[in-house]
Amino acid sequence: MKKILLVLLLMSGNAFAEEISVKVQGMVCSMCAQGIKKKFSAIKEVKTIDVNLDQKLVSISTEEGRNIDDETIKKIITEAGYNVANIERK
Ligand SMILES: [Cu+2]
Repeated sequence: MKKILLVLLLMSGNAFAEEISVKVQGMVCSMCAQGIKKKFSAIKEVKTIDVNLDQKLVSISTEEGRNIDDETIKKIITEAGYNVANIERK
């Protein structure tokens, strides 16, 4: 019985890390990119953060078993002065 519960827990997705791609509008220079990078680095759920300025793409991978919801991502980016165009999760 315990084994079944464990399998169900693992399959629920919460136990895994997430890969989140965020398309950001208004990000134009490396200072913007650095600023966003810094904001996300400060969050404990974030394992790695990468900003691609050419593609205006912020790639976040979370710690195992951790997640960041869309609202939090939008809040961070909006407060930094940019707009979220799209959020994709893998
Ligand atoms: Cu800038």
